[in-house]
Amino acid sequence: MTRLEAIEADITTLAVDVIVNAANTSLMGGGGVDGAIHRAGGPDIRKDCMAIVERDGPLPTGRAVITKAGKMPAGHVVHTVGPVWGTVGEQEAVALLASCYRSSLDLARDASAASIAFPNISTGIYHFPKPLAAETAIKAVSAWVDDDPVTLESVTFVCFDRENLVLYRDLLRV
Ligand code: AR6
Repeated sequence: MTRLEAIEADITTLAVDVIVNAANTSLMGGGGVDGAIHRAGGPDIRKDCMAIVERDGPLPTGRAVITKAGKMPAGHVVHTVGPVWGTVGEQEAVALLASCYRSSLDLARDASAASIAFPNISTGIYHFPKPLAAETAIKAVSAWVDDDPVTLESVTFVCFDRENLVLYRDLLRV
């Protein structure tokens, strides 16, 4: 059985097999958690990202790729691109966000990961409403682990603010 939990933390400090980055399509870093991950991990991550973009082009919204974690304690980084709130309809935004979580979990499984930590994708600079994002994330992850309850021991939702932590803890309790 996979354990789902929510904690308040800086995702760059976690010694899990995979941490997920809320990146943009260029994969060249940015602000928010993306900036923190590139700073903490060092140049190895950017090097891997550049090779991916040179090979495959920009990463479409809802998709994910995997790189090394550089100097961070995590094993790998999965980079995924969440939807920018307001640029597509609500249903499509929810579908794209759910796809970020599913694609990331698929890559974690391919990398034989037992533990993965997610930030609250799209809820910062991309302005996705936090309650809808939390509901979408938990639904997508729960459905994935229901299909495959053996691969992952733990999925951690890493909240960087109290509002998200309360939302996730409430939703995970029921
Ligand atoms: N650890 C965990 N969560 C964090 C951290 C951290 N160190 N830092 C921020 N967060 P955001 P987005 C939370 O804006 O909305 C970048 O420029 C933050 O509080 O990082 O998907 C990219 O390059 C929020 O809850 O990502 C893209 O251009 C969550 O992480 C764009 O921002 C996501 O906020 C992506 O925007």
